[in-house]
Amino acid sequence: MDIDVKNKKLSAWISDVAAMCQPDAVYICDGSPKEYAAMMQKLIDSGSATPLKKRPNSYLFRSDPSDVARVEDRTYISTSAKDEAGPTNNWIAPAELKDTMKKLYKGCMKGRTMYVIPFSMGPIGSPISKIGIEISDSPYVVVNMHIMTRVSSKVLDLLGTEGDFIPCLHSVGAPLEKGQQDVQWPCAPIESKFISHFPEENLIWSYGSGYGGNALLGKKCLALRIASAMARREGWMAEHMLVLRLTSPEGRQYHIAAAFPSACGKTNLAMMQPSLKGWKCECIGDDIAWMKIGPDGKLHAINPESGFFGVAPGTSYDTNPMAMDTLKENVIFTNCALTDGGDVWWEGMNDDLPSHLIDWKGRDWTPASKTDAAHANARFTAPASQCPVICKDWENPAGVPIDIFIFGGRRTTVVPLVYEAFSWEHGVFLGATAASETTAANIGAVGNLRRDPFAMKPFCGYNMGDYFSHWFAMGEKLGNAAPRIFYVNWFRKSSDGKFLWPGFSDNSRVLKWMCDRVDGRVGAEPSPIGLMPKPGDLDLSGLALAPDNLRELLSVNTAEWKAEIPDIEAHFATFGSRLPQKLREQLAGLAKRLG
Ligand code: SAT
Ligand code: MN
Repeated sequence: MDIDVKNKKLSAWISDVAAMCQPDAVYICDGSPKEYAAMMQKLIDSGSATPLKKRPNSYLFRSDPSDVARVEDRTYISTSAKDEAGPTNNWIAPAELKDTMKKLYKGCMKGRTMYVIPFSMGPIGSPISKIGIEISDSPYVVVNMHIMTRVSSKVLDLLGTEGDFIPCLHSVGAPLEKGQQDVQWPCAPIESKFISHFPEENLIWSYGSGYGGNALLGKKCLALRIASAMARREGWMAEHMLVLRLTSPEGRQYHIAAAFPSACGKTNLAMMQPSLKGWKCECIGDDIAWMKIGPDGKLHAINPESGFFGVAPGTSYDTNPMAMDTLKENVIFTNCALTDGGDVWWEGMNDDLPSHLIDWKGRDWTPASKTDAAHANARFTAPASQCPVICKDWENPAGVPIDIFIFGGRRTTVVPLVYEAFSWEHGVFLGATAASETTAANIGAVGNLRRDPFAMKPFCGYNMGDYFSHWFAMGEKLGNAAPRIFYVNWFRKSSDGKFLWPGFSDNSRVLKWMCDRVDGRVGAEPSPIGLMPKPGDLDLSGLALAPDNLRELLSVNTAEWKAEIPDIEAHFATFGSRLPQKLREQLAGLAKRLG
């Protein structure tokens, strides 16, 4: 095949992959709007994309019903020694995994075009950015990568002849025989799906799925799993965190990075509009933060992505008006429902239930239908630049200085609305023991409680015991300049099953308390689990919250917390000798304080 790329490593890799996968054609992407339009036209012609009459340049896709979320059970961290992957990752030895996958890759692109997608995570040319090249046989991946990353021929220019990049190989795993009609959403059965990472050689191989983090390899695979392993080697941090700027009425800026598991409201918090008068919130990123210590000794964060791949159901003008305004045009929707007027719809979008829809499986739907019209993990892919509250510094290569870290998750019971860590080390303990009820973002049961340390359980590219040590090491380097650490739970319910806290824009009240703590304007009440707001310090002005609700939201039930201890012990035991001693000490401290 005659391919004109100057970079030697890339040229050799393209030839090798083409020889193995046997596509009908090879196409090098340039990232231009013209290319996007042409690709989308192909997807419309093939019946995969439905243009939306109500939203300019926006399209709806419906996936195969088996291919609707990340597949954690089929995701591998393949290091030479099993112990390097650690207990939170699936592991197969590199030689064996590559052998298995090469057999799958052989001829897998027959009847399809192989797209070579040069992309940058972070602004092109910035010292903190990383270059990846994704090879994929999915035009859906190409258009999504255009939005989620910076796809450009400038990336190839930057690479020159000798430059290095992270190779990301992807195939939907559905070769076409001569004359065989393609399906709307090609993919492979679950047992031949593999999302594989080789962190020792910065390499990603994905096979069999076309959905989200399984296929858009810049996101979880590169920017979290591979990047976390690089960050540990190089002394920085790659985290599953949103980043926002909060500005007080006096004009003081605070930068907050918050780690919550998938589908726990990161996008909503990142774009939140404070209900507190005079406070302003701007979005820097909604999913991933790369952080390095800057010349001022503080931790500086960038958002390596350039788009939002957000959960659609539940997004509305009430819950996230800024996201709704981001979605007016130039958006890819996946697994949402289609209205008769040519718009998308999802559960929780608005109060007027349409009388008729086409559901995410392409079937007629009416309010009498027993199933949801949109899939619970239906997504929008939208350019970050379209967000009305995108921060002017969101692409600043120097990043923004982080003042506050927040950890959290979905907990119906036990965990209070907010508390502060006693110290960095206690904060690392809070991150390491974070737990959340599972969501539809992964294929599997929903609503089960699982420990999801730092919201990184599915995304840490090495032994998580070592990841905990890396957090301690970063704290030592940061010293007094380290961000303050807090834990939140927006999701606590009363015994009659109702949310106790209104959430969304009222979360600004909790963030304000954190800012007050950072600047020493308010004190705090020590409790066995951390520092609690003092009565009256949480600004509840204008909020009709029953005093009983507030009491319950901030209550720490000693018996309930004591019951957490054996679970934390079991969780810690899985890390064996890799568990930092400091975490054992923190656990002993908690047990002692609980009495
Ligand atoms: O599918 S993604 O991994 O991109 C989304 C998520 O699970 O957070
Ligand atoms: Mn995420």
